[in-house]
Amino acid sequence: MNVQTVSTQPFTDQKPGTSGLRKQVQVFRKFHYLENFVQSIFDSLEGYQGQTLVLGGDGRYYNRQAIQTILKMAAANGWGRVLVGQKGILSTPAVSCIIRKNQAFGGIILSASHNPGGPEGDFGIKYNISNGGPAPEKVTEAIYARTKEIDTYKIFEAGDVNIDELGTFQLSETTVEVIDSVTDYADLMESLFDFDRIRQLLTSGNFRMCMDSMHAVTGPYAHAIFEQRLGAPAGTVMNGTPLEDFGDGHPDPNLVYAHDLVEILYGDNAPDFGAASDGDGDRNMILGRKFFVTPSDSLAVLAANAKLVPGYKDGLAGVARSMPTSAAADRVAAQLGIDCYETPTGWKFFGNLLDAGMATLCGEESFGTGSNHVREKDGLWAVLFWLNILAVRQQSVEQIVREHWQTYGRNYYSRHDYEGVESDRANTLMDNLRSSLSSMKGKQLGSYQVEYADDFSYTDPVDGSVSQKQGVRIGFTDGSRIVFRLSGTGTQGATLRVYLESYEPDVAKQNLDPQEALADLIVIADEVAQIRTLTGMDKPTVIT
Ligand code: G16
Repeated sequence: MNVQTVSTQPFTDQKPGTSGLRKQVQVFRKFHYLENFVQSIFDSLEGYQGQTLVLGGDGRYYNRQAIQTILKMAAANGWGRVLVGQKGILSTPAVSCIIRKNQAFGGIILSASHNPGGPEGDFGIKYNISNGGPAPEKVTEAIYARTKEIDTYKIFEAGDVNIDELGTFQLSETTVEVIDSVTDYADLMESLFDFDRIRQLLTSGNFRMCMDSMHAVTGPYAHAIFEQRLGAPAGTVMNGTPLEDFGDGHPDPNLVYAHDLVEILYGDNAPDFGAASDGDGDRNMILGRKFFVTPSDSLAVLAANAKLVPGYKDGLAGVARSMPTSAAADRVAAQLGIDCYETPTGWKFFGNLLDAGMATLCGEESFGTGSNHVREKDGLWAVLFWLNILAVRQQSVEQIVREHWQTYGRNYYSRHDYEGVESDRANTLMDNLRSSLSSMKGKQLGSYQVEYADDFSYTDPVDGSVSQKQGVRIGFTDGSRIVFRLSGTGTQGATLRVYLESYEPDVAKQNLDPQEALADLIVIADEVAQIRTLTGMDKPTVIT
């Protein structure tokens, strides 16, 4: 056997963030950097020898090289079988689906999600466990601990595997199967949604949709599902070829970065429905004609209409949302008589609730929605869910959302991001906020009175694990909220996120621009946290 044991030295910066290890490509290309992290993953697992690993990525720069390295390391470390997506392509939800379908031990996903790619962009690696979901904190902590003491890694010496053609190869004792990236995932979607009805809608001549894959991983999936299986006209999917640099774009499906799609949906002769997904296919943005659906509202609308969709016709066990996500879904859950769970930011926190059958739908303000069909958020799943609802209700996106607000009230919502803040300044801002919390209760801030102020702490109801310091919340007596936290997914400096929310039950007052409706809270947020002074920025870099 040509297994090499290579001496190495630890890196000090391999702590996984909100979703795996994300760094600039130039960091990942440092000698042994990738290998150290992969070996640390393997070293922190028990009992994987002879088992199956799923491997793929979003097609960004460095994906192909990293896959070859990981295949050879998997062989040297005794994995039984590796299922790798053709051309190295697998979306994050597809990896989750394939792990579950094949009862794999785990999976490695190569992606920095919505972060830009290319030689000057970002790269990332995350490990998913046997339920198909992101590794929970106890696993990522063990991986991190191992990165700090690693001194060797193992790699099998062999030529590269041809990952462009479907087929089976042998690397030492390990079988490498190059699998079709799309079929298993598309079959799962077909089992959940009413494809006949969606096909009627898409081929009726009265309905047009536009899907922006942003030159990222969902292109092949979207072509296969919308244009081939569902009969939508060719051209329905735009930017559908995955590119290593995402066509120089920023594959983050929001109003700022998905501007091509936004222009189409807000232009003359706009289609009825628009959607976009991110780098690795787990995020989604939903648009109607000249109408944007906030991710928080999207979760609430899906929950309220779930019984219209075959896969969810028997109802929901519960819903879950991340803490900064608006409380729109809570109102639906209350009406349905089911529980709504509030978790820290990070899809990994939904895993236990889904496994225990306590939640069926989950969502986050960060353009993530999903269900118990896999253990990741799922962009195209959300698009299909909306299409299924539109096909049944025969109303526009805007009509559906406005009726929703009439029934449940409207949660005005916005997130203000301050990107590239110097880390020390961002930490000072958060520390100052934390130290002011104890004196805040009862205070009058503008026309709002503080009902509670805390640093969110979560106790997992399934395994009792506790996650602290998950974001500073200031809640007001009328149900409005401001939340402050630092992003766990950036790669340069710090990103401060400020989440703003207010509740409006009066239909006559539900037509404001959210920035207008939230104007007073925006001023209060700046006063309380001294954002402008401490960040040195006079406005957010991104508003969603
Ligand atoms: C990841 C996580 C999400 C999280 C998002 C933003 O998404 O999986 O759960 O909401 O990051 O996190 P942060 O606010 O810490 O930047 P993705 O799509 O980047 O994997």
